[in-house]
Amino acid sequence: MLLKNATLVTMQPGAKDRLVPDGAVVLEGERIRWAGPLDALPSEHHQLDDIDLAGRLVTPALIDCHTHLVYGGDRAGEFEARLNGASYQQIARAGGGILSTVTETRRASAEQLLTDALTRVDAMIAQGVGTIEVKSGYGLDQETELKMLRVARRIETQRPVTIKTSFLGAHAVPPEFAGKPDAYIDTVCLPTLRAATAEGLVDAVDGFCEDIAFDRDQIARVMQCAADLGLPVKLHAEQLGHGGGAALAARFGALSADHLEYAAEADAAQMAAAGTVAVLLPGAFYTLGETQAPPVDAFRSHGVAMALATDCNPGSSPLASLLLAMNMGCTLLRMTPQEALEGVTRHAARALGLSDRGQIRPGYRADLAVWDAAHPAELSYRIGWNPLYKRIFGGAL
Ligand code: DI6
Ligand code: FE
Repeated sequence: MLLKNATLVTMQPGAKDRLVPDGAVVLEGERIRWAGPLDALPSEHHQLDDIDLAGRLVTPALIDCHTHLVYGGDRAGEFEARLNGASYQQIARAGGGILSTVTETRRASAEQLLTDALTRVDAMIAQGVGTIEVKSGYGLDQETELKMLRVARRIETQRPVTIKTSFLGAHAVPPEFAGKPDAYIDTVCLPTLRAATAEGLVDAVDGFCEDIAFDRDQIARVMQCAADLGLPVKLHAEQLGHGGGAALAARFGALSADHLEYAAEADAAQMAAAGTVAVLLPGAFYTLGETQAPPVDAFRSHGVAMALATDCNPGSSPLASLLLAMNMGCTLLRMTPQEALEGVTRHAARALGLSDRGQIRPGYRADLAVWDAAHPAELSYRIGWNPLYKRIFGGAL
């Protein structure tokens, strides 16, 4: 298949803002065979069936590299409580927050979890998303963590998307281990990680390094276990305060450190040296009324790649729109529209350890989004507007 009359935004490194007008893309099976200006199209492709895109913008399909979209129940009541003055941490310490979603997720059937998750996945697909990371972490016992991860894997059988799973057993201390986080890590979290890995359910290992969750020593044990199993790591770090998570993530060569509102310049330097991507989550920043923005300038000056994601979850970021996350990345975190688009394509792919997507180039997956827009900045600039014209996943329209 040949796409022609496209305005290509290839997202190749160095291509910067450059658009390829009168562009063409040759799709072969699930891959991109060729991409470039139509007048340079090799003659062997001239006879292909073509689709005329009437000058529309074509980007790589978007990648949401940080979500918690498999969960039971909702937390609208907690939203109200926060508006009445309670903080996210107070609610968590009183047994609400993540733990209230744990109760609902343990109670829910796998079928119900899948049905609910698919409504969120469908909202993402409708905005051109082709790859979604999904975390566990609302089970906190072996049975429910495995249930969540199996549901996450089943999404791929129901919808044309790629799902990458992250094991987040170290998300919160469950009520049955209150005050005993070490015992939880050693007797539940690590054995569950091994069981989930043996079942092929884990693509990466995540944790929540924060006062209200786990300290660095506990997270380091989880990361060491991941390393022993040959799995890459990532980490929720420096979201609510500076706890040293970003440096720890860098020390383990993490794919990404995520949130990072309270990260310091020295963290940026260590992340750059380790090649760890900074995943920024403006939906949580916005929802929690945070005023300290992540150190975007330091990430820029040290050359840390920045990704953007929804953090779709029922508590701190009830957001399914990656386009709105791009807008918030620009408006709230002062990223440029170019950085926002890199953050949901090329750099999001890196945050997931994927080297076959996030750019339009030969050999890469034919996951593309076609937009009714003239310039890529429009994707970040407009609010509450969905310009998706067509989505191509694995070469299929
Ligand atoms: N940080 C987050 O933003 C989510 N998890 C985490 O570690 C929030 C999870 C929740 O509030 O349910
Ligand atoms: Fe998160």
